[in-house]
Amino acid sequence: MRKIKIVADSSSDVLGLENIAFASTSLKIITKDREFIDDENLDVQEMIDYLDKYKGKIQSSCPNIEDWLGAFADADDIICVTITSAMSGSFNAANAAKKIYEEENPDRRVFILDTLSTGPEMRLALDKLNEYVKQGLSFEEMCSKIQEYKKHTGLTFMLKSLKNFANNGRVSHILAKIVGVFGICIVGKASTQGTLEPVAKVQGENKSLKEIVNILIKNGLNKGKVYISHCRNENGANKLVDMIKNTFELVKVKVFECRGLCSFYAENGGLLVGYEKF
Ligand code: X90
Repeated sequence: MRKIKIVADSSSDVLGLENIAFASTSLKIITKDREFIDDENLDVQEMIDYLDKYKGKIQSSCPNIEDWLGAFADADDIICVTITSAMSGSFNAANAAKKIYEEENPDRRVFILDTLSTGPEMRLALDKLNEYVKQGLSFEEMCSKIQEYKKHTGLTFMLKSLKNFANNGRVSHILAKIVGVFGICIVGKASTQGTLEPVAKVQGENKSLKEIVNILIKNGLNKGKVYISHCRNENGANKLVDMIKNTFELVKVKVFECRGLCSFYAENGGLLVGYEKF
């Protein structure tokens, strides 16, 4: 029997999958004095408290080639899921690791899915892969089906601050300056190129939740799944759950907490919403 393994970087917020082999590679949040490794040992709340008070430069870094090789470890067939290659080096490092792994083990294979997204949209892909493994699909079938599935999922989000994005050169300072002032929230989505695409700037959380529901309607949510992850905003997440249930009767919604990487970029109050477009 060939050993199948699902591997993802830690931006998925997933620490384990049910009854199948899974490994996560960690992104890191780095200050001059401390390095936070986004794994199961990270105390996310302590990290956020520390970063809130920290005045200096804060950076993130993606898993390196060795991290990915360590996660592939002893498996024969590996399906690897990464954060958008448009905003992180994670996908490139995974690809370099794949080359080495396949060269050193000619009978083994690695497939890498660039989700062009992150957080709860990655979680949707991972849960789907979990189902495929349980159904006993072949490696080839899983690879083609997950690429097809990816065409039917999306990510939208609401952020109350873009400070960490701007400081890491991932959105413009001009945009970041508007968000946060007088309660302005940004609602956006992962673009088809895997970048942060602003959709609306709105005053206050309630309006931003309505805007998210509009995006879900426009983009084809109907009776599929919705995964919401939040950074210190259980209240907002629960309000959104109610609004979604009132708008789409058949949709199944689940709420999760962001872990390290997503908390750093989503910042206090941020909500990420992964959804199925059917
Ligand atoms: O490689 C690295 O250092 C990591 C860089 C990650 C940058 C993106 C993090 C996104 C976290 C925040 C809101 C969703 C934006 C979605 C854009 C596709 C989640």
